[in-house]
Amino acid sequence: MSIRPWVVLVGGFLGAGKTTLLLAAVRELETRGLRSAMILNDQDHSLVDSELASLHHVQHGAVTGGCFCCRFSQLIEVIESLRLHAPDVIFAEPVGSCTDISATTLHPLLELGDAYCVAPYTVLVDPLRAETLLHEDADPNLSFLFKKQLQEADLICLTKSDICPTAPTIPAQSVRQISARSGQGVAAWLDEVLSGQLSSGSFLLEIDYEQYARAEAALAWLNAKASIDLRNPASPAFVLGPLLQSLDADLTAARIQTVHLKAIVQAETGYVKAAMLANGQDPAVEGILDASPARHHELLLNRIHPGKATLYARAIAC
Ligand SMILES: Nc1nc2c(ncn2[C@@H]2O[C@H](COP(=O)(O)OP(=O)(O)O)[C@@H](O)[C@H]2O)c(=O)[nH]1
Ligand SMILES: [Mg+2]
Repeated sequence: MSIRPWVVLVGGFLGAGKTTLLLAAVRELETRGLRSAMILNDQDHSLVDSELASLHHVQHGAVTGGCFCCRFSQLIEVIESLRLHAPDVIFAEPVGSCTDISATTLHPLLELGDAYCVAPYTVLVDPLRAETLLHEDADPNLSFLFKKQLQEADLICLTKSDICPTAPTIPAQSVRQISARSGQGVAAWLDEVLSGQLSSGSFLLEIDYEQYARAEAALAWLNAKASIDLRNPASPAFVLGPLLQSLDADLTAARIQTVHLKAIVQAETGYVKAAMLANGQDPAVEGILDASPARHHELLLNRIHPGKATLYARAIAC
């Protein structure tokens, strides 16, 4: 492995499985004796993804307040600060609504010359999301972002093959299927992106920046934190489960669509993380589900929906 770290950008729509894959990739590289780090990205602070990286003991940094494209110098600062830990591979996850990464991030990294080995740009696709967003009735803003992400990928991976074994038709030359949960395809994907055989940044988008700005502005973000003190101790799962259930019911009643909702509840006895990609969906849960009851809990919640943030604030207050 080169002393220059690999920088591996992994994009894809909200909830595609980027963070989950990167955590699995870090574990896989560890078994090969390689050190990794992760860079997360969001419009705001208090990221569930960063907290998850901490809980998995992964060296990480974050670019906040905007995408990698408009925070490129911050991205370089974070890469350089992570290099103090001498990682062989630095994974970077752009925010799920971001596109034009190839031109605005990958190419500028390549132009830095010898500093880094820049891997091909992988875009992850959740098969169920693809079905919805490639449908003719799809929300035009979400569909625009999703299709642009596909167009600029050097490599597309359909995720969650453990629960979605049949692949939808994706307009791309070659598509792999992986599952970070079962491990299917993860090692092969790493071999491919770290082989140096594939070219990086081959597809530059033609993109109408006004339309892109409109599509991104049509999404509202909420990053919330809360401390919860219970009269009767309960496990983190017993705190988060009912909370998500009533939040989902309130939002659905207010006709507010969930695009991605993720939350972590931590207590001294353990943590639980849950995520939903649509209203009424059973949350995907991970962590220590049978942690002992505790009185004090810390909640971190990130949520994205189409529309104005004020609408959301009204629903959560109900
Ligand atoms: N069944 C299954 N679920 C997955 C897999 N990868 C991710 N997920 C779930 O998909 C949701 C979104 O994953 P996340 O990694 O946060 O997506 P991101 O927004 O692209 O970073 C979470 O609930 C994950 O647990 C997978 O391989 N199989
Ligand atoms: Mg993520």
